[in-house]
Amino acid sequence: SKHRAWWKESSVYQIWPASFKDSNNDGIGDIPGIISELDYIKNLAVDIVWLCPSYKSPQVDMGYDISDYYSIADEYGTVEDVEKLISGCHDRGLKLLMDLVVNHTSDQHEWFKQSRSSKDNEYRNWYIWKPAKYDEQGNRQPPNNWVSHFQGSAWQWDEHTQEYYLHLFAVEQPDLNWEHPPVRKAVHDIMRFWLNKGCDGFRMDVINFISKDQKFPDGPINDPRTPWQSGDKWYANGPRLHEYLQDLGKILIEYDAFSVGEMPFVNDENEVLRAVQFGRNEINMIFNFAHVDIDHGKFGKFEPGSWKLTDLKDFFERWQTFMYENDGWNALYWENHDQPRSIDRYTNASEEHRLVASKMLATALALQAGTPFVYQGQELGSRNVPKSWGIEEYKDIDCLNHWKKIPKEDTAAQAIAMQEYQKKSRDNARTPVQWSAAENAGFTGPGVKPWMSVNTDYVRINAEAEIKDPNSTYHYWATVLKLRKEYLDIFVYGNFTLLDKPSQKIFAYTRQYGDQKILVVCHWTDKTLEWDAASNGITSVKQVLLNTYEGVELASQRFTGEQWALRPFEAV
Ligand code: TEU
Ligand code: CA
Repeated sequence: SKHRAWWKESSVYQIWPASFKDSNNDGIGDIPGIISELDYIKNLAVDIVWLCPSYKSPQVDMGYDISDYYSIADEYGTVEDVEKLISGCHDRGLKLLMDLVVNHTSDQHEWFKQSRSSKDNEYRNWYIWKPAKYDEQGNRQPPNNWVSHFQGSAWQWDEHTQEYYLHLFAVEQPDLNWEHPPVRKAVHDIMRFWLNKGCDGFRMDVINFISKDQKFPDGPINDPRTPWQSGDKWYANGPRLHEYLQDLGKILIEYDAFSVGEMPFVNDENEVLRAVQFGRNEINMIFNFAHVDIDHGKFGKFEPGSWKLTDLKDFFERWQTFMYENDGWNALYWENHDQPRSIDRYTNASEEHRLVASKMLATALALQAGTPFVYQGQELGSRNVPKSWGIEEYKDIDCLNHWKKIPKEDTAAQAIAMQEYQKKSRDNARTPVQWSAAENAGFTGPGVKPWMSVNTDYVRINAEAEIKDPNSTYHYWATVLKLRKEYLDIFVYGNFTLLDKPSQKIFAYTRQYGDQKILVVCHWTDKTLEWDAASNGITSVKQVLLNTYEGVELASQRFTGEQWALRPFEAV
């Protein structure tokens, strides 16, 4: 990558406030709880903290349904607490990102209350209202066939004003009408408000959905079993997206702010580059989805799916290459609040191999070119929820709406769904952070019932134990992130070349800058393996910088000959 920038050199730690740390024993994580653990975050060697939505919200979708952008949810704290969090970060040389959720609001936002009150209210145009269509039998139908991301039609009928409104997510999350200039102005004002408070930038929720094709055409029929089809063709990266992003970009540049946009359904390289190419001044980087959708079924994520290591490698190779060649930039992530735990999604590691497998995943990801993101608990090698969990433990609207659609008598479908939830539900990432082996994993006080059950493995997997153990996943992440900075030219600005492309067991790549080259070899199986280094062009290794099993001195004696003996999930 040609251009240097502080946001390329940084790494990010993501916080899900409800489950991070509870300071006042009400069972819900809060901002004072985050402030009390800033040293824990700093010691992970990250540079930036991303705070998931903490604004006032009815919490239908865990804060992604905002009812007031200028105040903080009571359960999390106050605006003053956020100011303290910002200064606590800045005191430690950390930056703070906030979540900007502006494709939609809560239906409890004052704008929407006004908008739905009458057709001639001045806020009517702030949302997307359409008259009904009628089928041949004269039955009322939504304006088009778009499906909501949380099941069912994306249109909700409003009795009072006799029109439908669009909600790409929950019924309680009406989409804003970005065609209407006052909406855009309101978003700009929100950004400036938080930037003026010292916030250092934004993670932008589904930012590529904000411009919809104004003809609102039907989506192509992909799933013949239902009338509701994905309309992403008509609202993902829509006609005016870049105009809107240029406007946001002007504000971001003014404050030298960080920006990462969430962009589902975008696979076209040129379209991605229009958003992130250096000098276009839209956003710094995007979250793409191909690697996290890898285990989804044909008709959605809660259907069984399968994948091969080469699928993952192809994805990385493609994005690494086109970004490098075109002066774009990648956001690197395995996990976030919408995804299951990486160790359970990307490896078959048993508990015996949890430690090495989690370190291997850290190595594979964070030494690529891009800005690495670590999601709370990932630094501990956290796992998915227990297989024994029943449906009553799950809290996420995405999963529960899916469950409601399964007929009560279809026990076979229920059994499959339960298996898939344990593999892919967003709840896997949302259990409380495991701070210690004390009751409630130290997340909240003894005797308190946390808002969501703590994963039963906290006695083994917790921060207190990992901080004490220099061999832990936590310290390994810090080592990787420091190494990335130590060899900044190579790891941040160097090129990427995939080695041993056809292997289903090895993910190996080199990074090169000038005549300096670093090789990264990740062994993806739970067996031992002889890897033919020589036939992949590795004739000599000058120095071993990192190993998931032992100190680099011992390791350097092992990686010498033509064949390398790799242990389960070993990375070097
Ligand atoms: O997610 C957008 C998104 O498209 C998915 O990752 C979504 O979670 C998935 O389709 C559900 O199966 C963002 C946020 O990250 C997510 O937490 C919010 O629920 C969503 O937008 C709505 O704001
Ligand atoms: Ca609390």
